[in-house]
Amino acid sequence: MQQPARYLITSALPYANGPKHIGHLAGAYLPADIYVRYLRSAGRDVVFVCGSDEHGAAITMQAMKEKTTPREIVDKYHALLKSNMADLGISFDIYHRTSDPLHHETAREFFQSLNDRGLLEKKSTEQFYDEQTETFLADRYIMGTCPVCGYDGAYGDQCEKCGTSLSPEQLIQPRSTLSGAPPVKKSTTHWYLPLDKYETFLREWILEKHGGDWKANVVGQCKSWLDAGLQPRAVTRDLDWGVRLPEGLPGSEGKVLYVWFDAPIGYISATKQWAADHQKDWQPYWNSPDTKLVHFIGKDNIVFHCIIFPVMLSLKGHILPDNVPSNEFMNLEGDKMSTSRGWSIEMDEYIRDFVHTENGGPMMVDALRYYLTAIAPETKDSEFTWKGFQDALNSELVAIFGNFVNRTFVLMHKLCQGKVPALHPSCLDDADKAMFAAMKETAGQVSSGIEQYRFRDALFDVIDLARKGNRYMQEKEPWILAKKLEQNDATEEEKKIAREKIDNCLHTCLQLTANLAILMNPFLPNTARSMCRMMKVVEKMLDWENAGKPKLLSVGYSLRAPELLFRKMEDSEVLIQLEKLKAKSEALQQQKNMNEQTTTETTQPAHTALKPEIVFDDFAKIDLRTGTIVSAEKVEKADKLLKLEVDLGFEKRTIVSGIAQHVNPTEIVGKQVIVVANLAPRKMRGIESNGMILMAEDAQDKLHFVSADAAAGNGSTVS
Ligand code: B3M
Ligand code: ZN
Repeated sequence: MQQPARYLITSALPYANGPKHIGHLAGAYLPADIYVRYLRSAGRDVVFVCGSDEHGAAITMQAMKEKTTPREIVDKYHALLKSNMADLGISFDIYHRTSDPLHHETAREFFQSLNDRGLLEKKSTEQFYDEQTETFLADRYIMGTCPVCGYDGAYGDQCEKCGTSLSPEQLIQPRSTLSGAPPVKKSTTHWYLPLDKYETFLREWILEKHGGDWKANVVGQCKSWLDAGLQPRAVTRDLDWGVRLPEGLPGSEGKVLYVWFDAPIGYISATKQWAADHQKDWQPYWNSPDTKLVHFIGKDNIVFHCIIFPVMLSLKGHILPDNVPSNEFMNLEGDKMSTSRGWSIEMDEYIRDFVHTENGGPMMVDALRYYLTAIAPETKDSEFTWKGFQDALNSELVAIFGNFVNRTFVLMHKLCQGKVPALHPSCLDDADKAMFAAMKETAGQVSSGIEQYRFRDALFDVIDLARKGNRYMQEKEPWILAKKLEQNDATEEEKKIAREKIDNCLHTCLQLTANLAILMNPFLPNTARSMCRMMKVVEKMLDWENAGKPKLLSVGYSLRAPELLFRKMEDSEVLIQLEKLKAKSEALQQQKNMNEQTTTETTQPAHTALKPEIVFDDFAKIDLRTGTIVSAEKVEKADKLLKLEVDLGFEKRTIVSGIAQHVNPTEIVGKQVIVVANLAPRKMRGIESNGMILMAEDAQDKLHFVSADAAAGNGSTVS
C-alpha cells in the first residue's frame, strides 16, 4: 500500500466544563499520542490537533452550577485541560479552543457555505420553552420525575439514577431548571442537515468501503444507526452561548450553531491556527486525498464522527477520515467511571498525587501510560483497579523492563569498564543470534500493531522482548563467567573464552537496550529519554528506522551510570487511593442529596406518586395495633432482616422486618411501633413472621418508625 503524503490526527475535543478523568485519557488521547509519536519517529508528515469544546449545554449548565459565566468556565477549564494533557505527555501540535474567533469564523463560514448552496433545510417545530425566563430549553434544562425509576431529578435527556435515555416528553411533572416553571411548547425555526438524503453514500462508504478495516464496534454502531433510518438533524439552537449564525440571515436572531455542528469543525480551525503559527498551508491536510485523516474518540462520539461530520465534510469538499478507531469504556474498581458521581480518577488528581511529587515525576506519567495502554478498552470495556496498576508497575515495568535495563548497565560497568564491549564473532552462539533476530522481529510486530491501532498488543510485544532479554542474561550468567577470569587454575584460553562470552552477552544486552528505547518511545517517551541519557545518545537514535538494528551503540563507547527508570508502588499507596476514591464518591453523593433536598424544597417536594384510590372498606380490612419492641436481633446471613419480638398487650409476636440497614437493634428495644396485626404469617429465612411494622420512607430511601403516643398503651387499634 502506498504511504500517505501526510497525516492529520485528531483527538475528541473535551468539553471545557470540568476536569477529565483517566478513562477519557485512555479512550481518545493516549492512543492518538502513541500513534502520533510513532509516526513522527518514522519521519512522517503528521499534525496532531485537539482543543477544548467550549460551547453547548455542558458549558452553560456548569456555569449555572458554579454561579458564574460560561466565559469564566471555559477559561478556567481550558487552562486546566491544556496543562493536564501536557503534563501527561500528550504531544498535540496544537491545543486550540472553540471560543477562539478563528473557530467562530470557520464554523460560521462552513454553515453559510452549506446554506448558500441549499444543502440545509429550514423547518419550524414546537419546542419546550420557559415563559418566565423567555428561553427555549435544551433537554438538559428540563428536569422531572423519571417514568422508569421514579427518581425526581431526572434530566430531559437521561435519568442519571437508572441510566435510561429519555426525551423531555417522557418526564413526569417536568420543570425548567432555570425557573422551576413547567415548560410550555412554542414554535421555533431551525436549520436542518438532511441526513436522510445521504444514507446511500454512508452505507457505501462505511459498510462497503470500511466494513472490513474499521473496528467491529464502530461499524456495528454505524450499521444500527443506518438501519434505524436517518432523520434530518437540527444544526442550530436557540441559545446565547455559541457560534452566532451569519449576520443578515433572516430568522437567525438569538440562534447559534448546535455544538455538535461546530465542535468537529474545531479540528479544521485548529489545523488552520497551527498552520498560521508555523507558516504552513492548512489546506492539503483537509483537502488533499493523499492525506490520511484519523479521528481518535470514545464510543459515545461514534455517530458524530462517522455519520454526521462525514456528511458535512463531503458536502464541503473535504477529505473523509480513513479510520475512526473508537475505544469502548474503561470502568473503575467495579463501577462505571463518572466525574459527577465522584467515581473517577481525574487526570489532574493523578498528576497531583503521583507526578508533581518528590518520588513521582515523569516516570509516574509513564507508569500510568503503561497501565492504561495495557488495559486499553480496544475491543471491549475494561477495568482500572489500583491493585492492577500496582501489579503492572511492580511486576512488569519494574521487574521486567526496568530490571533488564538496570542489570545490563550495572554489569556493563562492573565487567566491561563502563564501555560497550566488542562482539566476538568467533564465539557468537545461537542464543546471541536469537536475540538479534528477536529485536528485528519485534520491531516489525510493534510497527504493524501500532499502524493497525492495536496498541495493547504492540506494547506487550515490547515487554516480551525485555522478558527475552532477562532470560538470555539469566542463561548466559556473565557474573559466573567473570569468576573464571579471577580463577588461578583457569588456562589463558579458558579465560579468553570467558572474556569473549561476557563481552558478547553485554554487547547484545546493550544493543537490545537501545532497541527497547526505540520501541518503547511512542508509549513511554520519558523512559525512552532517560535511556538515551544513560546511553549518551541523542534522541535522534530513537528514529524508527533504527528499530531492529543490531549496531546502535558503537564498541568502546562509554556509557553513563544507570538511572532508576521506575519505582515500585507500595501497598499503602494502593490503600490510600482506594480510601480516597470511596471518600470522594461518598462526599459527592452527600452533596448531591443535600442539593436535591434544597431544590426539592424550593421547587417541588419529592414525593412518590400516589397509589390508586381505594374505598373505606379496603382500608377497614387492615387491623393496625400499637405495640412495643421488646427484643431485636439480626437474622443470620441476611443483612437486611431483623427478628423482633413485639408486645401487643394481649400477646407477643415474632415479626421479621427488613429494617436492619436503617436502625441499630440495640437502640430500638422499647420503641413504640404500629403493627399490621392481621397480615397472614410468612416465613423468612426459616423464621415465621406474624405481622408487619409500619415504617415511613423518606426521599433518601431511609426508613423511620411510625409510632403512636405512648399513652395509648399496647394493643390499641389504629384507624
Ligand atoms: N466534546 C463530547 C465529549 O467530550 C464532545 C466531543 C467533541 S469532538 C468534536 O465527549
Ligand atoms: Zn430513572
